[in-house]
Parts: sequence; structure tokens; C-alpha cells
Amino acid sequence: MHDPVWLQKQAQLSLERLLPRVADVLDDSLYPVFEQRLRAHFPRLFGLLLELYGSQYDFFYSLEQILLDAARMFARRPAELRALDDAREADPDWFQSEQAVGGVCYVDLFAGDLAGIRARIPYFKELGLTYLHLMPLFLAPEENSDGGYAVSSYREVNPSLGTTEELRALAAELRENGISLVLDFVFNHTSAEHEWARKAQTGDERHQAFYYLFDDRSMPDRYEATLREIFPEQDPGSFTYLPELGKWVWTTFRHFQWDLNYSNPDVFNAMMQEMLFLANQGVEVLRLDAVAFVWKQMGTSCENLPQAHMIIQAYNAITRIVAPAMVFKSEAIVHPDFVAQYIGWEECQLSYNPTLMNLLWEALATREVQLLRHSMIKRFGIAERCAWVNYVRCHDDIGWSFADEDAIELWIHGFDHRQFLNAFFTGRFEGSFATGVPFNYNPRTQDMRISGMGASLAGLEQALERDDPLLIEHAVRRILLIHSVIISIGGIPLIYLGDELATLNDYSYRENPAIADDSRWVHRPRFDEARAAQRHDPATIPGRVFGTLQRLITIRKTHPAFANGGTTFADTYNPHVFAYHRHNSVFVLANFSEYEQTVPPVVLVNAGWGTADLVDLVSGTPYAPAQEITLAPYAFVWLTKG
Ligand code: OTU
Repeated sequence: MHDPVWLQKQAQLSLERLLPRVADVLDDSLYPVFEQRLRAHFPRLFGLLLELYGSQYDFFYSLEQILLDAARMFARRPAELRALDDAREADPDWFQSEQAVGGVCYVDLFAGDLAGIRARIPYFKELGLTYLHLMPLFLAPEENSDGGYAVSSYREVNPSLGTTEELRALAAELRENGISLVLDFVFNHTSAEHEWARKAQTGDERHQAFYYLFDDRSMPDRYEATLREIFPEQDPGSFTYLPELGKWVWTTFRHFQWDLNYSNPDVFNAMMQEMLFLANQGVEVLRLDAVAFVWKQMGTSCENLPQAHMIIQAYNAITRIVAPAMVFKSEAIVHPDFVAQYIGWEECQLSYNPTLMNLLWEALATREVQLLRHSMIKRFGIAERCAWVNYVRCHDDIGWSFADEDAIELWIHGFDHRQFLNAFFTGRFEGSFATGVPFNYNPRTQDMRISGMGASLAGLEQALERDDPLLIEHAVRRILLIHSVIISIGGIPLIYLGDELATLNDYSYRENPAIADDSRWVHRPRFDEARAAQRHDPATIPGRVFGTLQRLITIRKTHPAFANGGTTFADTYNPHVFAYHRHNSVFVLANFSEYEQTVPPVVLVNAGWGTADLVDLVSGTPYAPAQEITLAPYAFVWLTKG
């Protein structure tokens, strides 16, 4: 770390030297606002880049290139997005609002192509979405694409989905309809077919330095001694041999995903330009994929290293200068201590909340909320002005990433509990309601993750097979219960589209050799037209789930108490009932068991809610002051002072 006074002075000196160069690449009309933002954020950026790259001989040259390239991207930023920048700078808390509700889908599976997505805007609005994450849609290899996470070009839309012009138009149309576009920034790796990787393959040294290439196994072996395997079934180890080159390349994920080498400032700069290109298409939330892995250091796990944070913070500073309308969402599906480290106004303003996600399923399996409550009390509060993205599932597997330390405080043994949860969600535990599919069992560590659609994991698939009305009822209520939590708990709820219609597992991936070994495809089904057609009929399951979610979203949007912040967890003296209040004006109770439960008056009294008449915002049911509250199986109430 450098002395802050010295650093400030160096930053000042280099900024004064750089400004005239920046003025050369920007029009007079654009320069003033750029300069103003640069003055505000350059000292921070300078400190980060100096820390990352300061030991390199040509540091100041790299710094200058980074700034000039950023300025050039600013020059290309469309006027309407610059206007959005101003609006968002004046209202930086826009994503904290009770209005914010997210959805996520694959373009091809949900609507065929970008034109199809456009045609579905009324559907998104009907559900109440204000945030739409489209799964990776840029060019990727035909077969080896990892669902789009092996990117061959960050600028060319996959031709089967549409064009970049269409993407830009879609972003604008979504915005006109009050929906922010969310896209991935898959910045840890490129596909092996990306131009940079191809050039590296043909011996181009500049591009070989974009990746981690090794002449023999000696370094890979030393690294692997401390690395975790991410896809041990499909691609064990973290390195792939390239026969044409006679070298090994670092591939944390699949063998066709080459990790980028961020210790090379050229890579930082090149990916910065790809990031700003996305910003200039109208992306408002950038999902930073696999943040944990972007920096490597021998002898460590190469996950969550301090430099990974510095890279993201440096990109954050650049975004504040060039495209402040865009915020970052961190995708760190790791131990909750590490998840929290990515969250900050100057790093990622948003983050997936994997701890809540996996503990909602844990609570459904155990019918007990102690681990959920305990972990949320410890971990729900995050950096100021930031927000969680709360979800019940996504396109990936569910991993049991809760903290063993939290579990042991309740006498729960983390390893054993994970074995139980894996057995439960793959239907191997007697009496389990869930129909899930194992994902990446690692015999060495006994680790395993779970695939499955929300409805199937919640029991609907099995209940329908058994044709048992009570089991069906319970399954539907479980689906609604966990969604009621993500909609009310604080932060942005994110609905994995398909779940709003209680769509079941899709086993057809097993017929497709290209993806048959990746069970995550069981929960990536096509949009189900027949289910969608039933969505207005509450007598059908899709209709009941869609209608209820829609209603919960509407209630959320009409009560400022659901805006982010002000979440206080309460003990209910009942092991099955999860409780919290929001801004002291909505009190949520949620029963995670299939039996009726009561909550004693002391719970509300303790929270200072003892003297008011109450009413449930969802059902309209009134409650007398300090009344015992009875919850039907899997029922929830959102109480407000009546
Ligand atoms: C992400 O997930 C994406 O969400 C996946 O769909 C991709 O396959 C992957 O990156 C590679 O791009 O390992 O099982 O700790 O868990 O980043 C999913 C974070 C993953 C990882 C996460 C990764």
C-alpha cells in the first residue's frame, strides 16, 4: 500500500499530464463532463491501477492507453444514454426502490430470438418486471458454448438470435417500458474460438499473453495443488492441453473456456472496452460472471484474491466516469463471507444472494427456519446503498454454500447436513417431496450440487405423478412461500422465468449429446405456451402461481415499506415460522411446515406491534391487537397496521 498523501499527489500530477491528451480525443461538447467525472474518480482509479500494474516498466503508458480508450468509448456513447447517465447520477438509489422486480430468461428458449423478446414485453409488464436479465446472447461456439458463457465475441450477437442493432433497439424499447436491460459480462474467460484465443493458437505472442499458457505440467501441477475443481465430472482439473501449440492453458471451467490473464494490463484494457461496448448498447445492470476467479496467485485457491476486488473496483471507477447509468451485479457463489466482500458502492452495487437462496430450500427440506434465520441475522445487512438480488433459483445448480460456522452454532454439522440436503433434493431421502438431479458429484470431496426447476424441487412433479391433491396443494404453496420471501425481504427479487408458471423439469437435454452431461439443462426449459395460456385461470396451477406472484408484486410496488433496507428479523418462538419486519411497517410471517402453526402475541408485542389492529396485505384478513396468529400449512402473511 502506498502512502495516501503521496498517492494523491501522484494521481494529481498524472491527471494534469493526461487531461490534454484526453481533450484531443473528445469533442469540446463532451470534454467538460468527462473531465468533471475524471477529476472525481481518477484518484481512486489511479491508486488501484498502480497497485495492480505499478511494478510494470511501462505502467504510465498502459495508464494513458486505458484512459484514452475509455474516452473514445465515451465519445461513442449515444446521447440518450448520456442523458440516462445524468438522470441516474441525480437518482443513484433507483434500484433500491420497491418498484424494482427482476426476471431472467434465455432469449432462444423463452422467445426464439430478440424480436421474440420484444414481442413478449407485454408479458414482462403483466408480471410487473422492471429488470430483465437476458442470458448470454453473444456469439459462442455451436457446441462448446456452456449456455453462452463461452463467448467468442463480446460485440456480435449470436446470429441465430438477432443483430447488435436489434439488441440496442430492444434495450431502448425495454427502457421506454420501464424495464432495465441486464446482460452478462463474462470477463473471467473467453471461448477457445474468440479471436484472441485463435491468434494465441497460431503463435501470436501478444495474444498468448492474454491467457495463462504453460510449456509443461510443472506450473499447472503446482497450481492445482491448491485449486478447487468447478466441473469435476465434465472437465476435471483446471488446465487443458493444446496439442497444436504443445502448451497447457488455464481453464477453470470447461476446457473450451480460457481464463484471461488480468496481470497483463493489455487484458484489463481490452476487456474494459468490451465492457463499455455493452454499456453503450444500453445495459443498465452488468452481471459480473465468476468474479471470484479473475486473479491467480501460486499457493492460493486463486479465488477471491484482493486483486480480483481491485480489478472490479477499477472497472467500477471507469464506469462511473464513462457510463454511470450502469451498475454492477456480482455473481459470487462462494462462502457468504466472500460473497459480501464484492458488495460496495465502489465495487458491485448489487449481488446475488446465494445464502438466502440455498437456505430457503434448506428450510423447506427441514421444515425448520433456524439456520435460515440465524444466517440472515448475521449476514443480510450489506454495504450501504447496495442491494441484494434475491432469487429462489437460477440457470445454474444449487450449491449448499451456507457457512459451516453459522451451522455449527446451531449444532448442525455442515458436511453431514449437505449430505442430507443432496439426498433430499435428489429424492434419495425417504419421504422427500423433491425431484432434483445431481450436478457434478466429486467423489474426492463428496461435494455435489443440485439441478431442477423450482416447481419440481418444491414437490410439484412428484405430487402430480402421484395425482394426490394434498401433495399438489403443498407443492404449490411451497412455490408461493419461497417467492413471497424474495419479493418481500428487501432488495430486488429475481424470478427465473418458467417458475412463474410452475414449469417442471425438462429431461429432453439427455437426448442431446452436446449437453447430455450437464444436468443444469434440466432446469432450462422452453417457454411453455400451454402453461402461459392458463395464466389467467386461477383454477389451474400455472394460473394460481402466476396470479399470486403478480399480486404479491403489485402489493410490493404499492408499499414503500418494501423498498430496500430496514429488514429486521424476529424470533417467533416457533421453529417453523420465519419472520421479519420491513421499515417497521410490514411484518412478515412465513410457515415453512405442512402443519398449521401459531405465533404467540409476544412476537409482535416485542417488536412494538402490540397495540395496533393489523391486517394482512395479501388476504385482507384483519387481526385484533396482540392476537395469537395462526398460519395454515406453508402460509405467509404480510401484516400492516390497519
Ligand atoms: C457461472 O457460474 C455461470 O453462471 C455458469 O453458468 C457458467 O457455467 C460459469 O460461470 C462459467 O462461465 O461454477 O456452476 O463461484 O459457481 O461463477 C456455476 C462461482 C459456476 C461459480 C460460478 C459459476
